[in-house]
Amino acid sequence: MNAIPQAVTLTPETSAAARTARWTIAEIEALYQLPLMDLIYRAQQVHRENFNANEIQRSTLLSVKTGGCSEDCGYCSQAARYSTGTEREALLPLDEVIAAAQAAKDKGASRFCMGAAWRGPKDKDLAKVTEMVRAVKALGLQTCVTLGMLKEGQAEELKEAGLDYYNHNLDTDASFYGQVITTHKHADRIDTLGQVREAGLKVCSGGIIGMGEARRNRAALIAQLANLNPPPESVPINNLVPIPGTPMADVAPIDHFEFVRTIAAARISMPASFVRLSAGRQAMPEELQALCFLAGANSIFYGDKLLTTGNPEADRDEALFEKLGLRPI
Ligand code: SAM
Ligand code: DTB
Ligand code: SF4
Repeated sequence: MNAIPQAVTLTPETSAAARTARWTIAEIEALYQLPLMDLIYRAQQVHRENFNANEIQRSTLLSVKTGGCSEDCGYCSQAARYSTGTEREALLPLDEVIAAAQAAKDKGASRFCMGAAWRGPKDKDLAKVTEMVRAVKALGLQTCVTLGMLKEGQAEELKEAGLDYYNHNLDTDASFYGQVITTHKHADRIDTLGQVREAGLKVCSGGIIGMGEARRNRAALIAQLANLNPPPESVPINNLVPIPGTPMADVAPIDHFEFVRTIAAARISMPASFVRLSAGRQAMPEELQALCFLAGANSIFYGDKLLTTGNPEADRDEALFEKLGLRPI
């Protein structure tokens, strides 16, 4: 237990310096090995040094271009090569996007996140997405898009349109990555994140837990995210939503406490980042979600749909917030 790194015992005075320290995989693994009560206590301490522990950020997702994707991500309902029942659709018209964003705002979301099933955007597609970003921003919402890998100049165009966040997940550790995706590389993802940063956009990047990876892979993913300089402002931790027809349809679900440990490790190693309890919430009992908030998650996807799968109804989340005394921000 003495192997716990210095950065775990953050005080307000040391936290700025600690944030620039690199995390080793062994240090993150040592966090995972702590007794659960100690781990959650440390995560909650770090959380309270950096955030109001009763406040949760809410983002609503919309799939603006669904299905027919060229890539082979083994978890994804939108890859054209798997028979998942998700049909290819055209890019949504602007008025539908605006209506969905207005509805999300009326329900209390602070950020609107638009996803497209692309390897990356073509220039003519990007022009349509920048129109969407401008319109959503004009409603007074924070904006986020997730469009796949970017080419030079595209991040700048998005920034110019008023985009706040670009989501691009590392998904998993580099050494497990080849068992999940072969059509683009882990290094391509790091490259896109670099372009997003360079353009002055905020970075949203996290991964998926429960794809059959080992704890060491989970620790390596968290270390790599924490060692991005600076770390992502937003870190979505997705629990795999098993999709029939994909290679991951029958992967055994991850133990709940291992998922909570992952949230805590993200919180401790990325003290100033929003950690989002992301996909998989629909299958989680309220008590597990509360444990994730206690372990330092302070953001959720809000609204009854993620991209192609379900998410708890907004009213159910409102009721849960009420029970837990959580305030949306
Ligand atoms: N096509 C773009 C890309 O891959 O970056 C954007 C959309 S993609 C669906 C966004 C992210 O959603 C993926 O990187 C993955 O982390 C997450 N995701 C997709 N399907 C998932 C599933 N079945 N369970 C959990 N997370 C999933
Ligand atoms: C993220 O990390 N998770 C979101 C968002 N970023 C784009 C997507 C989750 C997708 C879950 C499966 C689906 O609905 O298709
Ligand atoms: Fe395509 Fe993105 Fe799904 Fe991969 S995760 S198959 S890139 S939509």
